[in-house]
Amino acid sequence: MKITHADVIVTSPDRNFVTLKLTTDDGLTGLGDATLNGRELAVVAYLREHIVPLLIGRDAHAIEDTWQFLYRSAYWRRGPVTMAAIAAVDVALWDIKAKAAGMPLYQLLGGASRTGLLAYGHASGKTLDELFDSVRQHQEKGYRAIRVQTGVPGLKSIYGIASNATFEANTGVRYDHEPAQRGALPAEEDWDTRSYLRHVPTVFEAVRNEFGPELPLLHDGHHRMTPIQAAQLGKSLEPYDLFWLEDVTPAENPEALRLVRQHTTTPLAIGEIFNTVWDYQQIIREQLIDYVRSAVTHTGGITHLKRVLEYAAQYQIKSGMHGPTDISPVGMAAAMHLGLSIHNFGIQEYMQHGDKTNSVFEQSFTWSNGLLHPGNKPGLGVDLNVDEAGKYPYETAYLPYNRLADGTVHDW
Ligand code: EZ4
Ligand code: CO
Repeated sequence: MKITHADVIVTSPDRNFVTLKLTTDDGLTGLGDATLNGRELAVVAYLREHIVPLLIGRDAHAIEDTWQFLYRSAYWRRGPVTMAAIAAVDVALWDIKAKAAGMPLYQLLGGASRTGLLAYGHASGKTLDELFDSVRQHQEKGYRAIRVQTGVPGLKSIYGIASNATFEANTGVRYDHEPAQRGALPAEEDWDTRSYLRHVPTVFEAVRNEFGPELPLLHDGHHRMTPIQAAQLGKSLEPYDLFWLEDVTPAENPEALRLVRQHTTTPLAIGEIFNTVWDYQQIIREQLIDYVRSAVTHTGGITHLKRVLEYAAQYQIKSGMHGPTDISPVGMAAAMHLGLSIHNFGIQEYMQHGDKTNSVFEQSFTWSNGLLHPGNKPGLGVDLNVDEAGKYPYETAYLPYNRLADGTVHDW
């Protein structure tokens, strides 16, 4: 079975998505997500200029060989652009193989290890009242685990808060929370770590008092703290029993997490911006984290993320795959098939896409009792409606960035 066509489809229903569609001489098609938020066209060029020409005529069944060929023959390894492009090819080939086998993909990955995937959504609020409403809305939507992000007194606009007025005005969609904004320049947000560290524990105390001890609560520090600040935060949140505390430090420096670990038993999650097993090697071996945050889309596809998660399993570290709205329905489906099949599944992030996105991507997953399931159609279970996709051309959009009060650029 040979690959005869490879099309890179860019569409912007609600937000930008990049999808690779492979077609074989048997007439089977496979989809892969290659969306890299705010840098989408770099992956488009990488695919169109450098990968598509290599794929035509290749054996569509040779998934491992194609992965190794694309990774090693480039000479220039790793990095988000390369690994998103390889991921798209890998997932599209798994989609094709599963369709050829007449099975949902999770069956080829070893079969279901559970009935469904516990998923968490993003509650947020500038004030406690707004936050409590948002938590309740998420419970009404069926969520049984909830991420809590809060405004900080004195800071106007910060990561994780849903009231993204520009985004809502431009799209009519309220994503809880979509940080990328359409426009020629990135939005500027403000930041003050000391105010944040003082305020966050008071919010978790209030949320625990309101919603009780059972509800799993998560929080994202979004790469903003120094190691000692991260240690302080982990310690101050211990009474509120978090499911995890995410991205406490930028983590380019894995040793930073040793210091955090010495000081807190709050579980740690990291890795949404990592893209290979090499980024994780030390932090898994030294057991510096509890959850792997990588998305299939950004970590070389199912072939490579499965390798990372099998390594993690040896250390009782579990999956916590990234699932914001910038992971397309194709990327989400890949995550669900992988999550259903592995033994060390932890939790799946699930933010829910908007109506336009759902009209472009026809999906077969289910969401009930707080659990996701990828469905039982052969392959990934996602089709791309090319006519609908064509209605929404690419629009420039950037993630925001941070400045401190004195004007210094800070990690976002
Ligand atoms: O900022 O997906 O845990 N989720 C996150 C996300 C990321 C965006 C970046 O594209 O940190 O909201
Ligand atoms: Co995150």
